[in-house]
Amino acid sequence: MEPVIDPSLAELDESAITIDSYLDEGQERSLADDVLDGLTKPFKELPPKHFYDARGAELFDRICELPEYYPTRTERSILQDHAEQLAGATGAAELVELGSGTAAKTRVLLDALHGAGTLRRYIPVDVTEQMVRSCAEELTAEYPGLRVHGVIGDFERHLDRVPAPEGPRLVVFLGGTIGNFPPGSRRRFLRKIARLLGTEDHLLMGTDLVKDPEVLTQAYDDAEGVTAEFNRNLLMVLNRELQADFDPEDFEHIALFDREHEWIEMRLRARRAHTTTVADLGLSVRFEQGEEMRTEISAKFTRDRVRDDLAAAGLELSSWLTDPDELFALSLSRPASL
Ligand code: AVJ
Repeated sequence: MEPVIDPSLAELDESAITIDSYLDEGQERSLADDVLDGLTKPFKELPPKHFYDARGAELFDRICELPEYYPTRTERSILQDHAEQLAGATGAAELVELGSGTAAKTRVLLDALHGAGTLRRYIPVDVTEQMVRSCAEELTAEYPGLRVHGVIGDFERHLDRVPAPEGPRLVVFLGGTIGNFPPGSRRRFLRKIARLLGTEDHLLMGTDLVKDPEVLTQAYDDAEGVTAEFNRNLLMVLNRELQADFDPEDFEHIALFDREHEWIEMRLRARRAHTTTVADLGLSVRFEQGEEMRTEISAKFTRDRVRDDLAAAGLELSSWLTDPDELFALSLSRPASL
């Protein structure tokens, strides 16, 4: 008799979890390059992507619970209110998440897609391998039949590693992280995301909205000082990873709303004139008293701004979901019909 391979059994044999890692020396180089560039500019700046070491991730989780920091809970409530609608509108068989973290908010969507019976695969893209692994284990146990294909990498550099689509796809980019990109690279990044999408696929993106500057600045300068600690922790990352000798206490946390650009800026302001060395880079850096170094921009959006940025990436807004106070928005978009 011919050996018969039942394809459905072959399916079962496959492990539900696949993890591909693209982190290499390249990752450390990216920190070194960013720091070398950023600290030698006439106006010093460090990119926000390096905030999230273990301590930074923990501080960020605490920020998300702060009374002043409304984005996380507001986005979650918008998701809860519209998850079924989103599941219906996308019919997604796979969910690709950029910067998945603990996937806490994503569960709302996974629930809805699982409930609608369309969900087959979850593809988290994140730099933190441990988080992706434990989340993959939990999710495959929670949703029978779900496969998780984790991509460990930097979503700015490794989007082309996202596996080929197997069905209608929903890419999600939550939290308002798109706001970390200045306008030009924001559109460039959206164009890269658009390349992950076929004609029947969708992007769901979270954006914080323009509002009373007082509300905005408090969200980035909380009374408890958690955000200040989060900001200064960046210096600890440089101390550890690049043998720098920053004293975080030499810097004051600043959060301000730039009304012209409509973005929040976080900065670290030197309390005294001093020189720091970054041994791994053979670099010594002078700070004047009061000198400010930019560590993050967090752009705030209007519906028109989101629509125009999406359009520049060849995407067309199909729904705009917001909370009753219009603090935060989720936009669902798809490749524009030609
Ligand atoms: C994770 C980038 C969306 O910009 O609000 C929170 C990061 N920085 N508090 C944001 C952050 C200070 C956050 N994002």
